[in-house]
Amino acid sequence: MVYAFSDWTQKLLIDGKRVDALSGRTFDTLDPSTGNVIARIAEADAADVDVAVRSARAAFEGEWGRMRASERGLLMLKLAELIRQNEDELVNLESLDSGKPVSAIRRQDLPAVIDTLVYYAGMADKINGQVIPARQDALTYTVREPLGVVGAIIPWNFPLMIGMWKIAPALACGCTVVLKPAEITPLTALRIGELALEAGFPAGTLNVVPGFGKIAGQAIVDHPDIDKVTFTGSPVVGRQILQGAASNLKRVTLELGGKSANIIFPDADLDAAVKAAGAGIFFNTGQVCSAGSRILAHESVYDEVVERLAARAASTRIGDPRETSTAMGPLVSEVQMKRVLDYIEIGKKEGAALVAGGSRHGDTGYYVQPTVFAGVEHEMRISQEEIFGPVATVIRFKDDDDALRIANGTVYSLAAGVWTGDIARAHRFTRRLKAGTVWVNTYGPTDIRLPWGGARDSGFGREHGDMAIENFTEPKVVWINTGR
Ligand code: TXE
Repeated sequence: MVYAFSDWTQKLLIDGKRVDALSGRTFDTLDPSTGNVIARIAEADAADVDVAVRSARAAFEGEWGRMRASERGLLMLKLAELIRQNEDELVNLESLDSGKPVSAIRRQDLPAVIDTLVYYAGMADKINGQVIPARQDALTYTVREPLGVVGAIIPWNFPLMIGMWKIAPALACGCTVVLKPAEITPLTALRIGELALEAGFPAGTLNVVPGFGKIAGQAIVDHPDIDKVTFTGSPVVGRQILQGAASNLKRVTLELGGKSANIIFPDADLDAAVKAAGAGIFFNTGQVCSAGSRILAHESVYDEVVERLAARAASTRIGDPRETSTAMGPLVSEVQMKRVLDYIEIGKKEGAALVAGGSRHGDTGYYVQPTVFAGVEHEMRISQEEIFGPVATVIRFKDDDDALRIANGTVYSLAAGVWTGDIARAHRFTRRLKAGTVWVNTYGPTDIRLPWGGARDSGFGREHGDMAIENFTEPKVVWINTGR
């Protein structure tokens, strides 16, 4: 399938129609493996966002809002089926736009997208209130009502999957959505919007408005008729969103990344631990909010962990994301590549020892070699700041307390892993690690049934599972006087 031609124009998707931006402006989206232009995209600004919000409001108060919940669920199942039927196209589009290897998208992202839709489709007609008998002279109960219009602002590292993490529960709850994909990866969001129309979703239920964060994104945050913003991205923008959302006291959910610790004890299965530690940082070229970017190795196995990890880095198959044998593709953009290369220079200046990688890979596209730093001190910037690239920092620890001090010693609190054969230690660590998810003797799996999110600079609120229902509904108390 060939998409890489620059005269391919994609429009906004508003009110069930593919439309140009009101300003007529467009921007280009690039293939990160070559830097070539893939397509020209209509660029939404505040005026387009406003039209999309009006359409979403009309759908919420109209056909979508009046639809039976089970019918909403059926439409979501139909969308899941259409995604399955169009899998090849979606996999290729996602890979072309983001640089993710096709094999990973087919194995992980696409199945997760379908699983998410099916899970929440089944939940659509199971959003119940409670009868709470508060008084003898009244029938008192609660119902959960949809919040209204949701603004979903998503990043570029898992455009399809993170998009669906937000769209599916919002729709299941009966909300309508204005979705702003990241400006560097807008293609699959637009295609999902088209498939939703094909599935029979009423116009305005899911609007897709590609555009820049400071313009289209900010317009969503500032819009007085949006009830909720759900965001995944950087802490800097997360803070701006909170401030903007104060204007009409929008509800906000923020998922903002991390600097997660993956702790390896000498009594662990070292083969499994190092294999998972490598995957934990190199998967998706390190552009993962829960990447195990800090590998904490006990001093008695430190050298061995470093040596084995460096060997894994050197043998990682890096290359064209369209080749099915490729394990690691490019970074998503030139900006991100420069950011990662800058951090590698910072690591060298801070005195960490480069034991694998450390350079750009080739001179076409935005590739960076899988990189491992040893001799990393806890206080170094490369150990404290999110790099969001294939850069592992390996830190030595002495004992349990030392490991916990280091693991909990950043501004983030999203995920952590611990590798040990000692069940008591495993439980001690699951209690004391500050993280939204703690993995024991594994690293990285997520499941739509389990709450996902963090605290502090990793944001707040939880996505996934039935907790997501609270993100998109408002409880209402009904009090019926039954006294004489
Ligand atoms: O993120 P931004 P960037 C982290 C990661 C990465 C860094 C910078 O460390 O290196 O952030 O990435 C939209 N109002 N994560 O600059 O800007 C933007 O258009 C409203 C971690 O690309 O936060 C895009 O759709 N929206 C993370 C989305 O926010 C705004 C994933 C994310 O972009 C906006 C991505 C504004 N003022 C980056 N400004 C994770 N948690 O997985 C931007 N946006």
